Amino acid sequence: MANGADMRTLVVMPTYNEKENLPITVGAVFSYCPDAHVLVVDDNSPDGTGDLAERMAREPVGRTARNEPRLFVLHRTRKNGLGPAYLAGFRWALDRGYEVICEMDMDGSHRPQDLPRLLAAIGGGCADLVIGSRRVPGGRMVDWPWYRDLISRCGSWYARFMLGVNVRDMTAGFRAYRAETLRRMDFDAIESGGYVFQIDMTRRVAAMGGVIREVPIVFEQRARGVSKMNGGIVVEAMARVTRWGLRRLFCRRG
Ligand SMILES: Nc1nc2c(ncn2[C@@H]2O[C@H](COP(=O)(O)OP(=O)(O)O)[C@@H](O)[C@H]2O)c(=O)[nH]1
Ligand SMILES: [Mg+2]
Repeated sequence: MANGADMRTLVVMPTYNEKENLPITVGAVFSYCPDAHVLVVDDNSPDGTGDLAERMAREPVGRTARNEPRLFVLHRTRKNGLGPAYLAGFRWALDRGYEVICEMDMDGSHRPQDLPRLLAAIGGGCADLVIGSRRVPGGRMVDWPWYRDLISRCGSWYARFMLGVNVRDMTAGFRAYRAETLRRMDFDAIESGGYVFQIDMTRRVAAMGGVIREVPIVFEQRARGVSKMNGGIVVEAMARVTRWGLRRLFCRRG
């Protein structure tokens, strides 16, 4: 199996009002992984993130050393949550034959310098999904308010308990999938809108018998812009995990 750097890799990055972070994060991704491609999936950000991404795609940063495009933009009409944005990005990637498809936030919380380790782990061929994890030895959160850490910890613990999936960081959004893993999924059946999408994807990979590996990452607080987290996202996560868990426990059809 090729190492991660040899495989055609797309990093899908959903954005909503991330204009200040976009040049810094995308520039850093390309400096650590020059052969990767990046797809920005923008939900018509009022701050003009989508337009800036288009301009960057035409500038040298958006081109390889051989002047081929490596930065792409998918425009969506309105803010519609993380799940639908990622699914649109996954479909785009599968249609174009990428072999490894990553998820990554644009706000700098996911450090670009950790991306090569995720790619090396997925390229090693022993995993169908690699998760950049805050909850395995060596992983941690830096400068996060205590209540966000608590929400994430409780969410992960509750999902693990209800769904019976042995992953420490179920809500993590820094990931690498083998394209085959995504190809085997029925995207039309995925209704998760907010951050519960990550839990949903994890349980689906586990249900397919996929191998999930966690590699430690440092998860930083965003430096610029504001979080899109809200109460509705937490409620959706609680409700869906509870429903999936009860179905698993009592109906045995997950
Ligand atoms: N396209 C799109 N991106 C989103 C949406 N909600 C959040 N994002 C992006 O998803 C990533 C994570 O969101 P963020 O606000 O940082 O969440 P937090 O880290 O949990 O506070 C960022 O790159 C956001 O711009 C959405 O509805 N649509
Ligand atoms: Mg964030």
